[in-house]
Amino acid sequence: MHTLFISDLHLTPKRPDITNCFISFMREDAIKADALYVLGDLFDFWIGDDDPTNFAEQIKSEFKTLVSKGVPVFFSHGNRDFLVGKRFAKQTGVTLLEEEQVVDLYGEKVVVLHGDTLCTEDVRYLAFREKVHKPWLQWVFNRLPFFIKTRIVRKIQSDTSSDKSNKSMSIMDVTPGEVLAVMEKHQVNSMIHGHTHRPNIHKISISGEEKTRIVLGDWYTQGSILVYSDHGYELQNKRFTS
Ligand code: LP5
Ligand code: MN
Repeated sequence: MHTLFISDLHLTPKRPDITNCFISFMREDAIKADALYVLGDLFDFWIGDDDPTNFAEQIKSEFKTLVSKGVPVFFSHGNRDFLVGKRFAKQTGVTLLEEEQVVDLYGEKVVVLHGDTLCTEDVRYLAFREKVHKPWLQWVFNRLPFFIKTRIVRKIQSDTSSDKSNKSMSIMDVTPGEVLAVMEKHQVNSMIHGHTHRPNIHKISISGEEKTRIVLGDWYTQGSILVYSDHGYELQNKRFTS
């Protein structure tokens, strides 16, 4: 009995090594799990559910096959795939989660989220996020032709990445007070998130209680998987084969 968590794969046709590792993971590992949670940034960037490429089809078909074989898949949006929408969910069978979602893992209530919203000192990012999350702006954007959207995204990516290069590592990590506030809001003692690319299991002792924050790793040089079972949890790596 175990559930798997992954995030921050940043899948792109430019990185077949990551894609191959993901496909092996889906066929060899995820198929044996009770459920799979993808906590955002599955894609390097998801421009829209109208993506016509073979690459998008290939990834969607892996999810569709897994779900059709009886493994439920849950998806939280990341800052790179916040435009994954209802059409993607319908085509794959994946269930889209709330921004902060409480899940029951073998009797333990755990809040799961991408993690970008925990970085409250990154005020320029949060201001940017608020803009691109405006429903009316997404409504308009989603109706543009795919090639126009691609151009807009490339331009904004270049503007944001030059801004990011001026930020300190500490600004881009979670704010401890925000972590506790989110756990408190949902009345849980455990949290699982990605985004920071700093895989770890943090134990926090506060007012005589122990809280746990599990951070998932990225897939830049290997697969990174959290195996959460009825008798414990472990962060594991999966080697790239090519
Ligand atoms: O993922 P990572 O670690 O590289 O960086 C993130 C934050 N960066 C981003 C940038 C996005 O991935 C780029 C997205 C392009 C989106 C196009 C959308 C098309 C319009 C859609 C309309 C519905 O997420 C980075 C964080 C970092 O995580 C760590 O937490 O710091 O944040 C930034 O670098 C953001 C900059 O600080 C913001 C700079 C603003 C530049 C002006 C852009 C114009 C805004 C136009 C809005 C429509
Ligand atoms: Mn992210």
